[in-house]
Amino acid sequence: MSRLVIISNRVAVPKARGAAGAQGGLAGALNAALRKNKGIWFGWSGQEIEKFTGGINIQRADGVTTATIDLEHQDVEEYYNGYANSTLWPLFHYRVDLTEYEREFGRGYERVNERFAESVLPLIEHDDMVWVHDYHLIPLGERLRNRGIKNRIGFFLHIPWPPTRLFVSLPYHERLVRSLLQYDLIGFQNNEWLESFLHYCRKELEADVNEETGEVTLDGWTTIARAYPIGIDYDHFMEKGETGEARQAQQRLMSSTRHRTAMIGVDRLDYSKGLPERVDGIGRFFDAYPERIRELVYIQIAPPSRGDIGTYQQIRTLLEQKTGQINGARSEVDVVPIRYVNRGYAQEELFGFYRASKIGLVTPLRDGMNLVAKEYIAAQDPQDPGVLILSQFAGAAPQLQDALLVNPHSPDDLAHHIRLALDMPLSERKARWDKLIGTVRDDNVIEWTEDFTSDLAAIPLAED
Ligand code: ADQ
Repeated sequence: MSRLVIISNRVAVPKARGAAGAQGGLAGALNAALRKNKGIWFGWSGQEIEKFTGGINIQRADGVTTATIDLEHQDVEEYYNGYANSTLWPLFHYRVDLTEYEREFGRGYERVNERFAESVLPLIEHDDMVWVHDYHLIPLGERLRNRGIKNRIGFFLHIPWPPTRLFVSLPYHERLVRSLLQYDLIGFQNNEWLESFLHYCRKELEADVNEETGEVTLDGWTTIARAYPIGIDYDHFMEKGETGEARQAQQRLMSSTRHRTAMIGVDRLDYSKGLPERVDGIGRFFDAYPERIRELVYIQIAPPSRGDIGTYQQIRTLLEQKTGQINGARSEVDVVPIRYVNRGYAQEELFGFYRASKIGLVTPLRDGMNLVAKEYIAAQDPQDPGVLILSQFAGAAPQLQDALLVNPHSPDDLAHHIRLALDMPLSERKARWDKLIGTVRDDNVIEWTEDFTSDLAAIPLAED
């Protein structure tokens, strides 16, 4: 069996996470992929260095071998805070209004992709399969090919692919996609993002696109684009749920909410997650049903993310204001409607919190997939499951049609669905959950890894 070389912006083995446990969806998924396959995980250490040396730090922890490089401050500013998170992230989440198009961001992005290619090259062996992850590293495959790599190289995009009319606002968009087409296999989270990508290839590049097979041929080179919806590490997560920590966390939340229904949101503090809009919906619910203030408590767990970027500082301030307004206007001496927590928790604790909450609120304005929705379902008590309220714009929505699907932009729609969830009889909660859990259990991250890597392995090697 060939080795798997996974390359992503950051490398985050479980140990490196520490007690706070605040890591995004990608890190958890890749840990699971590497536990299953022999190989290495390469990326940025998260450390800054005065002058880039190309020095690689190799470590083994928790069954996973990692190789990391340090980057210069300017690299981090231009590539990570700049092009990746101030240009591509907002644009790919349909936020043209927040997208910054700075020339030096693009240069930094190219430079760091070059640094990744140069550094990882000596680690790649003849038979390895290379799997590159996410928007930070779109040009990396091309950079490796330029260095003569003949291995199979796949790419997975964890975030949405925007509609063509939005995507063309990116300067040099064609160059970016041409480099993406250098991979052998390109994975998207769902058919909507896949179709947007194929539409772009057809309309803007005039590539030959086979909608059935996902083959895209341009200048004599064919790549395959397909949808691979990511899932959670189901078995691993359920084991966490068996622990004393999970039960304690559940008890803690239940005893502190007692006669009230706990409704939970767990999100990185990111404008794509629709947090201020969600709080508006909760405010609308209390406006419409003021007598129910003693029935419902909302718990928002939102660890800060990308705090060096202005748009992230603004969203945090806005969320604090809105939460403060509702709590100020609606609290009684013994009742506070919203608990807002800015920290990360271990997975065991999150499991317990999800299970103690009879409503899960997952309302991104746009999201590649959203693993919190799937974790919430997995953590429910089969005899008394909670209700998932899910944004119709989450990448997970097509798979989770038995959730209560909402328009996250509409406070009225949110308020209406909160009421439905609160009043939903046990029989309906069970019927919905029974359907949802099948998808979450079966379409898990191990299946996802196997689907992607076996499709990649089946692609014939490029001719010399
Ligand atoms: P994210 O934007 O990070 O991921 P998501 O898929 O919801 O979003 O994953 C978040 C992960 O972080 C979950 O596993 C969650 O448990 C964890 N997490 C969140 N808050 C936490 C906290 N306070 N403490 C501890 N853990 C916390 C990106 C894309 C998504 C896509 C994933 C995977 O934006 O659309 O689903 O990658 O492909």
